[in-house]
Amino acid sequence: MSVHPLIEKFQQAGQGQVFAHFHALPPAEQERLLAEAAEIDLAEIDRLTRTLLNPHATGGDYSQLVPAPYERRPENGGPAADWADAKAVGEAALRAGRVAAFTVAGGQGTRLGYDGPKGTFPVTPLKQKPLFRVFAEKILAAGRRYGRPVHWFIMTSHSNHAATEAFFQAHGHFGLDPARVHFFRQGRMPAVDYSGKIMLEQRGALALSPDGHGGSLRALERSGALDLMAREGIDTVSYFQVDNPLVRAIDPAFIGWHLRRGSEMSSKMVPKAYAAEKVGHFCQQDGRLVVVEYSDLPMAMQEEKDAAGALRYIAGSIAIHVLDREFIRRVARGGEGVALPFHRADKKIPTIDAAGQPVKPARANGVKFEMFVFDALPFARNPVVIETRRADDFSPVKNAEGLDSPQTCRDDQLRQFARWLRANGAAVETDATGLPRAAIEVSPLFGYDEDSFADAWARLQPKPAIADGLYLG
Ligand code: UD2
Repeated sequence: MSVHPLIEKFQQAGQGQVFAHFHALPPAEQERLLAEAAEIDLAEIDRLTRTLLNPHATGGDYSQLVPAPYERRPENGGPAADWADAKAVGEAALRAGRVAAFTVAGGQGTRLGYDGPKGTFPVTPLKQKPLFRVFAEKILAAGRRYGRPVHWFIMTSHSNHAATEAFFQAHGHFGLDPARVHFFRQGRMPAVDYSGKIMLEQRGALALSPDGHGGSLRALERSGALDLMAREGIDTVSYFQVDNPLVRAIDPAFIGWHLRRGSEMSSKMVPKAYAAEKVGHFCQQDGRLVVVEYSDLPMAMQEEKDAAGALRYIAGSIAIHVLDREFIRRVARGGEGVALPFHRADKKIPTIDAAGQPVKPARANGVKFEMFVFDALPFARNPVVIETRRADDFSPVKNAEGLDSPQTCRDDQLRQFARWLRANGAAVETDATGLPRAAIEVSPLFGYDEDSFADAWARLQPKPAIADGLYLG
């Protein structure tokens, strides 16, 4: 009996174990396994296992690393006139319909222990709106404010794509025009064991997982999203993560800084709250902007102080970027030394034993490969990093309890609503951290940032009393 050419290719690459149970599988499962195997770039896997699995590989060389410069906010000594101009430039781009929103929502959300696409997780204090609804309403409101509805691109993974689309369908796309909400799947990579062998999750299925948020650039290109943007006159993409409801999904000042500088990719930073905070660090290496993850930057460097006693590597990355459409295309297509590297993540990977029986490992038993979107920064022309206020842009839901949990996120939303109200003259009782005593909620459709809130509040007659249950919608 002749061997299927794909199986032969795997055998020649030393990956024949993928088909160890092939002949015992029903035809439909054989087909599926062959289809999954056809997705695999064996040369890429070989290269990754030789480099990333190499026990003699050394950590990064950080001897030439310096902190990256960034644009300070006006209240911290930054140039107020430039910030005002940036905002005007960003608003003009929004009025011209040049900007799309982009959410990466392909992650597995394991830390939160929530079953379902993370974007469906309820987050707001009173109405328990899910993350997707919060973003949808911000995007809808920004479209109304600038007179041009904003397209929204959402990257899913194979495992949550159908559930994500169904959720939007079931909720009428939260008032957005479905023709302007675009879903597409990210790519997948197989897991390998510590000897570099591609792992099976079942006898007829590879252990595949999403290729990281860096896979979003390839996926935007492959899915046709970039072509769609080009047809719609969109050249600027506002990128944010699905776990952060505080994000200024559409931020004119940020968009404006990016455009004024002729930047291909721009990022927001917050000053790190403490040395060991788990965020990436904006740095420069050989004159290029890079992000070095907290897990990679030696702790001694994370703790270094400058002459004034502030952290030297202060610029924390909160995963909010603006990208130029054609820059995305260039990185997605690769070539000319432009390629996102893969990173290794050691994981407990459900698999099967030699007899084909399921194994639930207690310890990490293999490696997943992921790309990170910030690795595109070194390839970008004129990248710019701007400072943002944490309280107005960043409060992710990552863990079930403690830091970055539903509780901390809820409190940060409440504090933001209280700040907006107070800034416009309302009497709001709070504790010393700014947390209001009353549970209140502001819909993004009422106000989604300080400007839109101030306008809506000024129009509101009569002004409501600030009391438990107040919802401004
Ligand atoms: C990320 C950053 C960290 C900091 C932090 C802020 C990395 C490696 N670290 O940490 O520096 O900025 O965010 O919150 O990025 N996703 C996909 N597909 C994937 C993997 C992830 O769409 O294959 C999405 C995921 O749905 C989420 C986002 O990417 O929206 C972040 O993923 P994460 O939770 O793995 O990132 P985290 O918390 O390790």
